[in-house]
Amino acid sequence: MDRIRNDSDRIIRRAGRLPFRESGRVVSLLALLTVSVVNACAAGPEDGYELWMRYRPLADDASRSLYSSRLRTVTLATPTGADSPTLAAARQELADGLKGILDLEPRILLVRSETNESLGSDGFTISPDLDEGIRIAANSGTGVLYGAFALLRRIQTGRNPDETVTSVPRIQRRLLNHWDNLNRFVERGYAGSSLWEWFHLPGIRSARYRDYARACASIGLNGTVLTNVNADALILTPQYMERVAALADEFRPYGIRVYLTARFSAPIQIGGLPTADPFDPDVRAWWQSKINAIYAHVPDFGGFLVKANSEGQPGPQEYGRTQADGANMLAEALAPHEGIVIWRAFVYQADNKEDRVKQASSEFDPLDGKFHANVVVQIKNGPLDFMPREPFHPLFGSLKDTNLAPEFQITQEYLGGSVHLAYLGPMWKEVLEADTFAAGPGSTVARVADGSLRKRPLSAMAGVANTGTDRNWTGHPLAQANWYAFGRLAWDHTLTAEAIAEEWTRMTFSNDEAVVRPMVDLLMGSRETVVNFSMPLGLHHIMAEGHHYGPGPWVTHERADWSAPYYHQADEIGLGADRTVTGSNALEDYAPELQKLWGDQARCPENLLLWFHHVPWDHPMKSGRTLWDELCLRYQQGVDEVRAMQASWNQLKGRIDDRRHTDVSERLIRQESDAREWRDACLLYFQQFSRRPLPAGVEPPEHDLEFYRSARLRYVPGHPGDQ
Ligand code: GCW
Repeated sequence: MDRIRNDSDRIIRRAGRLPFRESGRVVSLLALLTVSVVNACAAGPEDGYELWMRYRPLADDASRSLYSSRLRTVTLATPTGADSPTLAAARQELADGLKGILDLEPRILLVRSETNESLGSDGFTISPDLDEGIRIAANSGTGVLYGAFALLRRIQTGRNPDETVTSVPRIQRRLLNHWDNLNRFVERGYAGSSLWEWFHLPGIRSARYRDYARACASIGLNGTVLTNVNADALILTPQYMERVAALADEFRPYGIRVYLTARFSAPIQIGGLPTADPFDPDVRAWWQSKINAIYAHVPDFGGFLVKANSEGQPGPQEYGRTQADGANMLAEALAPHEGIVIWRAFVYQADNKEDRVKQASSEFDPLDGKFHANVVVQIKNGPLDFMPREPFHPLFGSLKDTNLAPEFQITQEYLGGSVHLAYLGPMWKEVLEADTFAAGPGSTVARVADGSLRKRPLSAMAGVANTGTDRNWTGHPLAQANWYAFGRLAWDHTLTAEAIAEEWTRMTFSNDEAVVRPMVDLLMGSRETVVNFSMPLGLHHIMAEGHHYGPGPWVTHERADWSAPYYHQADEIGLGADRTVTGSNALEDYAPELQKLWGDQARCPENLLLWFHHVPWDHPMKSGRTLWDELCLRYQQGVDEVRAMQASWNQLKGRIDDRRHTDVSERLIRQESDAREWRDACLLYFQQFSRRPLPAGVEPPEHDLEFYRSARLRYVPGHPGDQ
């Protein structure tokens, strides 16, 4: 023992400062760990399956000794002290992780501890314990499990083992939404088929179920909606119920509860009733008995997610009832079982002449205060539809007496599928930190979401999953970072996007500073790069029709709200949608402070300019250039940035495993050519209106406009029309 201590002391002296990263990116001992991690990469196959839970050995003897000396015993403390499947999962993870990373087989003890109210049901404390051990204390097995993953993360990322860490999630329901159909097609999924093998269930259970649950639990997620919001009533039949129960059984030890989407017309489709009117007693009785049956199979069933009266989905409005009437009917049936209803606010109608980005506010604002306590209204981050950049959704500010959950899209429907590199941490933080001014300055979306702004009883956050059967789960190897970031932010929205990117990089690739720094920089800039080459300056919804991959500013559809000109409004005068008082006045849905700021063309942030204003082509921008020149140069900048990403990725060759390096390189090559296509197609299209030449510095387009307009992609992954 003493010898080990001496060894580690020596390292500290040699490094000349603290051996562990305290916060930020300070490193010293990590330099020593580097060699080992690189070696480990060379030793084993790296196909991305293990995600951020690779548990590769630290070959460096000294660092291993240092950690090992603190990990002779790991004590897991809960108020009951009793064993459970969840504690067994925590022990297994610790045993596997510590064996893998440190070649250590510590004693793992279960003990009783006092309840610590401040930790709630899921929080944990990791602290140094007597006798060279570490103690993980929580009020539940799940809290201990989260603590176990956190401990492993700290070791993987070189954190000080002697520091006491307490962590409590800020959001109660941290959910993935899978847009998975029962035939295993994943709507807007770019990483293969659905993970749920409905045909083989319940008897045959893929090993991936457990690994999926581990991955989710490792980042603090605690629920999964298994099915697409474009829902199939069949999932509610007995045949599927036992399959759902099998998945729930697989996930339960990891603290993951199962939720389903409910098709509002199910009483007609599978119940044989003539109506689905939420006020009809037979309909209410049908749902009650259906919900009772679900709980008989899945006692901890989370509840229903519902998309109603939107994009062809049935809903209460067909019977002259409101969205709240529909939600409350289900909520009443779920309440005895402590289930919840997550009711989506993504609504807009083809025949509604009102600006599409106003429609959800018009429909939901009058319903504020009318939803039951076990209903959460789930709101996309922006008022349109997961564009590369949108202002936050005004409902976050206007609904004051309703439980609200932000919905983010982890899958990259409008950001290049699994081809383009776009780390979405910065985008989600932008929204979470946006000030709604709803209860004065500082009323951020994050504070609305976690319920702290208005002391709401129920909080939730949802991410539309980017997972599939691809070996590496997410298609693009670096898109794993988005799954990771979503979970980490749902747990703690105060974490920075950069800190999360750094954690992920260290765990998923390497602690080598020559890898960490460039990779974090690459991730951090990547979303803005996609904005620049696709929809800069507040442009939106100018993507190709249907599959949404690539440019389509010319797209016109019989539905105006599915046509690009509805959004970009290009004409001889200028570009952009006027949403001020002189236009649709969608601005009025925001707080007066924001109306003033965003409504003033001179003060509106340029990254939202064309979202709110129709701006003359010669309008002087902050750079001193005209709008037209600025637009052209932004598109060019996007292309240049992809090239810079390629150059910096190439520098990593040899420092990380070849397989993942090559995979990302190939995708970057395609991204560069896609970026050029976006630039050329959009500029040629808009040039018809601006009638101005491309400014110096913009590469001339490779083809004419007709070439881009007539290009057709077939069988694009994730497109429901192509399945
Ligand atoms: O973004 C759009 C997608 C649809 C999706 C819909 C929604 C599941 O193009 O594929 O349907 O949003 O969020 O309901």
